[in-house]
Amino acid sequence: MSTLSSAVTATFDVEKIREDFPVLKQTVHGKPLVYLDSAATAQKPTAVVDAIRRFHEVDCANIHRGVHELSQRSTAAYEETRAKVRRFLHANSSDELIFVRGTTEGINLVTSTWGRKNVQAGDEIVISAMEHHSNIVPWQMLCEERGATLRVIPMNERGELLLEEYEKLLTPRTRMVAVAHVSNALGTINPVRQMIEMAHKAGALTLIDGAQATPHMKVDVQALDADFYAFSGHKVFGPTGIGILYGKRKLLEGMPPYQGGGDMIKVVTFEKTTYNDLPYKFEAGTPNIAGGIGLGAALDYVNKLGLDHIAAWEHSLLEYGTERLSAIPGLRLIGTAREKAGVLSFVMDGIHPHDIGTVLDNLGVAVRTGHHCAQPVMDFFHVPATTRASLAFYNTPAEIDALAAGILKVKEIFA
Ligand code: 7TS
Repeated sequence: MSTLSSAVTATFDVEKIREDFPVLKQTVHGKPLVYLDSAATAQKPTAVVDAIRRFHEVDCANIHRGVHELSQRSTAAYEETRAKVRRFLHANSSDELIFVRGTTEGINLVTSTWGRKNVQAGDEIVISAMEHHSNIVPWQMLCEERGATLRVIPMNERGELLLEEYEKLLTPRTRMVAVAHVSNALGTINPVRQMIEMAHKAGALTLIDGAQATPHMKVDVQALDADFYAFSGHKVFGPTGIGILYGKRKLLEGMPPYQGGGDMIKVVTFEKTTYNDLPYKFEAGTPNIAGGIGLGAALDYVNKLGLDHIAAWEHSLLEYGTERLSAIPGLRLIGTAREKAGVLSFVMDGIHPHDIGTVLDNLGVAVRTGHHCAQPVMDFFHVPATTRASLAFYNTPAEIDALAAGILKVKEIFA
């Protein structure tokens, strides 16, 4: 059994960090909880819970409308998050950041506004073979409505996209390339910077699904030159129901509004309505104020740990987990890309993933089993489902050991 490199453990006091996550200190079915499902949703540190509680206990008011003290405070706290997200993604301006419900809504906002305005019959949209359903279905719906065609970048058996094939898919008909930064089912880190450059050369725009990247690595939308970038608050240790769509100002300005209602307007008469400036043009109605404030606290927390330190710790955990799981006879890892983050997906000879998940749950080990909202990935690997252990910075080598021991137990039961 190997241990994590001392250079990594020296800079990362995981036991101290775990103190910030009371939820991790519980037993499940009489066993200490081993939470390995952070790709589905990450746990929230006390700082996030406290920020949401403080909003409700002290500052609760609607935003952008009250002159009274509480409304001023809640507006300031909510807008402060936008400024924090600007720094987190290194966006040029806070005006380029739209609050949405999550990655799914961010992508749907782009397909229903930019897409409806710009995609015509005969146009093509390029996605990849490893997309989450939320980066497939909205594009399919758009293509169906507009008479456009969806093209798919294939991948190899390791779960890496074939860039030569991607190159061939880019034509003057390509309007948009929409790909995941990191795959939720495989953990593959895609070379999005290079892919964006290739798309731009072909005259296409790009949308990057950052749901699984933002919890694990530094993202710089300007260095990537991404046209759109979406992520979910709940996967970066913030609350559910809040997320961000980044878009380049020029593109957002040219797009029609998403939903109509309060806050997204300047002047309304029955004859004509003029829309608000960015980013409010896309934010109709009372938003998830508490969620926005919680997201700000989550980003503060992640920044305090440092994404470089987080990435180094998780990389060591992933290497250790890969080594432990690969040593188990009859276990096949699904997703063995050279560049990976946070995910150990696997199948076992003759044992259904749901049975694996149930036995592991009885041992206190929480993993996800199923198709992970990426059914085409399962089809590609000819499996109905996988068992997926997904990591966050609060996980430990001992938890990987508990997972490996649990899998051996599964083998014993189903032998
Ligand atoms: N894109 C990717 C790559 C994802 O992993 C997910 C959620 C989404 C988009 C959608 O995010 P949402 O916050 O809008 O729902 N992925 C998962 C998962 O892997 N298990 O549960 C949800």
